[in-house]
Amino acid sequence: MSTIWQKIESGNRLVVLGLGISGRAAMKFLVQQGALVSVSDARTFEHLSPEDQEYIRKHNLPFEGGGHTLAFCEACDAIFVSPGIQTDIQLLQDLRNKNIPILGELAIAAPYLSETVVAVTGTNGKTTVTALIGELLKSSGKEVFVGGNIGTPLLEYLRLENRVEFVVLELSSFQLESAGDFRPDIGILLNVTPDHLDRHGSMENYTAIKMKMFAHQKKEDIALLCADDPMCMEVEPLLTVQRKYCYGTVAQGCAAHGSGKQFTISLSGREEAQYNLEGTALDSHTGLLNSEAAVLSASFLGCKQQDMEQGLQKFRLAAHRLQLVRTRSGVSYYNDSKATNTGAVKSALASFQGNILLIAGGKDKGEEYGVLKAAVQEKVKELILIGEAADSIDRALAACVHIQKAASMDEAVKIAADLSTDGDTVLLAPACASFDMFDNYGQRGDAFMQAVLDLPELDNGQGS
Ligand code: UMA
Repeated sequence: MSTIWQKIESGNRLVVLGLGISGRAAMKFLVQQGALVSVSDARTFEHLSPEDQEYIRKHNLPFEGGGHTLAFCEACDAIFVSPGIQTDIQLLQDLRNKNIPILGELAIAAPYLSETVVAVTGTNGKTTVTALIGELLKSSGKEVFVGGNIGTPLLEYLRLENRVEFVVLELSSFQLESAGDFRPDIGILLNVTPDHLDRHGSMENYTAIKMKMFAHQKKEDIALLCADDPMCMEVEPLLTVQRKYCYGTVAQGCAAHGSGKQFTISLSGREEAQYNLEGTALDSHTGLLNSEAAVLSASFLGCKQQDMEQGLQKFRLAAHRLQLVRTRSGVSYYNDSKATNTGAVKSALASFQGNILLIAGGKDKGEEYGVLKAAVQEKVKELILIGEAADSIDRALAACVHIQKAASMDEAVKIAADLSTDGDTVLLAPACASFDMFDNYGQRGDAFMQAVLDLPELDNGQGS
């Protein structure tokens, strides 16, 4: 899918496939560049937002609704493809056969990026590390845009008149699949564990797509990889062009290493610097690795220790990531709705001693849930399943834990509340996408939190 693409020239004809958050940003960016833009979306015109309808009318853009046809899409010089659209659908194969470039957001943006770009990918932890690097740069007085797969799309930023010195991007495998010549100054691979296999087919393919982040790096660019992640270490020897650095819990071969709450940055030719995460939102095993990755990157970008320490103190985790919702009668309720794959669930379970009532399930992404057996057996006393994947998870884990099924989030929370006793933890960590029951993981987390907050106070007055 890699395609060489230069800047848009006035009069270039581009079709925008999918008018979601990325498609909307692409449509406006391309119009601003003087391209002749057409839009094709699975929804009919009437189902678009009023703002999108008005924009399309105002700019007189040809629109195809209710699906995509070759006849509409082939009349162009290139196609912008939204990240959520499978890249192997027949339409895209047909367009490829006609030598029409298929470009994702990164491919279109690449020739316009003159900023220093830091890109963060991996199965889990992307949002935290991206936001943390942003915070460290801001605490160091630098102007920074933070976006990508979180928040503002890159092409929306590129429409602005006032650009900044640093761009920090969270990148998903969906975005990297059609990244063209995109080349970050610093690329960070946090980990690769099974996810999105329904789309990418195999771990080999999923990993190869993640590696596209490094594909166009030059010798002056930097690649950061986590030494504690087996897949990162498997692919590390493939990176031969750029400067490579590792971080993790072992000192040997790592430019950032530590354990517990503390880590050290040791770069040749520079003084060693020690950091302590005590009292920060990053005081956990995952937080340690994420902090190492972020501080190492920010060190390369000229940030000073004192400023970064302030950034670490100020940093707050985004919502739906191991978020304490309430303590009721000695039972703690945690929302980790963003744990949408088994790797994230393992991390979440590792954060507690045991006695967990785990609420899991949702839309299956083709994962093998059996990999959770050991962790579930050790930490989970009751597994409550929701959504389409309930039966698959039940089959994989029935031998190691007692399981109940619930028809809704409210019911799942009620079951967990009824079964829990003083000292237990009720944890939402679904291991699945949310789209069978909710619009997104945020809405699922909100539903969990509302159900938890709606639980009545108990007579013993311990509810809060
Ligand atoms: N559509 C079609 N044809 C199709 C399928 C969809 O026209 O065959 C249309 C839909 O009608 C809709 C639009 O495409 O209008 C949706 O596009 P999209 O699914 O690509 O999503 P966007 O709204 O553009 O949001 C995307 C990311 N979504 C996905 O990758 C699925 C958002 O990540 C991201 O925040 C946003 O771009 C801005 O960059 C979300 C996500 O779940 C949070 N990402 C996955 C993850 O984090 O695991 C990858």
